Amino acid sequence: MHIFKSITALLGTSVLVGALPQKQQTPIVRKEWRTLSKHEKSSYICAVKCILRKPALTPAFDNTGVLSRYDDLIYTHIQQTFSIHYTGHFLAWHRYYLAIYERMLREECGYKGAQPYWDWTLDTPAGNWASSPVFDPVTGFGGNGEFIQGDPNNPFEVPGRTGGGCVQDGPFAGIQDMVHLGPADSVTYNPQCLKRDFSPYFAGRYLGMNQTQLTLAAPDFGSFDRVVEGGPSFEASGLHGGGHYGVGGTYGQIGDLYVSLADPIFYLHHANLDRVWWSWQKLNLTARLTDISGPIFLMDYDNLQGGNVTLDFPLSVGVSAADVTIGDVMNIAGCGTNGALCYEYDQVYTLQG
Ligand SMILES: *[C@@H]1O[C@H](CO)[C@@H](O)[C@H](O)[C@H]1NC(C)=O
Ligand SMILES: *[C@@H]1O[C@H](CO)[C@@H](O)[C@H](O)[C@H]1NC(C)=O
Ligand SMILES: *[C@@H]1O[C@H](CO)[C@@H](O)[C@H](O)[C@H]1NC(C)=O
Ligand SMILES: [Cu+2]
Repeated sequence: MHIFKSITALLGTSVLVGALPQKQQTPIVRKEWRTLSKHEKSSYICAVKCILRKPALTPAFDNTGVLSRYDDLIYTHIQQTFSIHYTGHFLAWHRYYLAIYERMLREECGYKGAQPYWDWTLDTPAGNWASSPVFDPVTGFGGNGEFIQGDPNNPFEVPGRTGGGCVQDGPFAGIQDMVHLGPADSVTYNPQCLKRDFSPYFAGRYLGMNQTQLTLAAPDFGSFDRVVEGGPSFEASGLHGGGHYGVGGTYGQIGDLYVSLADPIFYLHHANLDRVWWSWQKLNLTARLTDISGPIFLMDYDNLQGGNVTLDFPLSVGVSAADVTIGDVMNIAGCGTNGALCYEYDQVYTLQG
């Protein structure tokens, strides 16, 4: 096992876990968090707590902060941060990554359901944000962090932030070493509490049905992806930044591009982004099962450093699964015959008016 892992590390790919993420023939159905029963919610949270404790597969290094299976995923995200965001494979990579997390919860932690999503449009306008059922202390992921005074000279101060400290309630409160990695690209052991820094203003501005409709109206994948990801400034955000900064603000982990997945809510946010993409694909599925473009290199939208990604572009999620290609993840319900994925959404967004 040990030698195997070292070889895997040397090769930089994984041969440890099965080749394709799903073996089943019928898609599992992803549902909105608030439509799950109490029992389904608690079994999901229970599986998350299980994966937070399962020992890591990433080979240990000095002072490693990669302690759990959950950390294995954070680690590969940190390593690839500048190649999987603001690139053409941003959505495809995160789609695959999420399916692997879902598979880990099911196969390694006995979870029976599908990955839930969070339809944040239901929690806008801004005044509704903090009372989202997703933040419920008993049936959700807990709420905001304690308020911490910010720094008015910090250019990264998220407008409208209201927290910044450790989360005060819910299943992840009071755990001093909930997060082992970060901030940013640091991978040495650094025990931290889970922090949030809600910005209801930011969420209201970027997560409403109006922004969702603007996104769905994009005519081709290249422009769709750019509306989802937005630009690097807060003023140019899209749905992606809306969730990260709406929950994480300046000081919460989910607002940190590298370790954003340290907050388990990340996976519900990204499931909904994936659902927006699938909704958009379904508006013209024949054309959009193969429509992919966008830069290979970070922000290289003018193709000065390289070309666009294509369907054979490889996606790696580190030790947790085999590499696949973008083409393998274009169809979420491929179920082994037409790609690597096998799930559906109970509902998709439609284009209004
Ligand atoms: C959507 O509505 C919010 C809240 O009124 C507003 O701040 C935002 O600019 C709107 N976005 C679009 C794309 O119209
Ligand atoms: C890359 O894709 C964009 C659309 O996303 C397109 O406008 C551009 O021409 C493509 N560049 C190359 C080099 O094919
Ligand atoms: C789907 O996309 C194709 C290729 O861009 C286009 O020719 C066709 O008209 C579109 N169909 C619909 C229903 O929009
Ligand atoms: Cu990411």
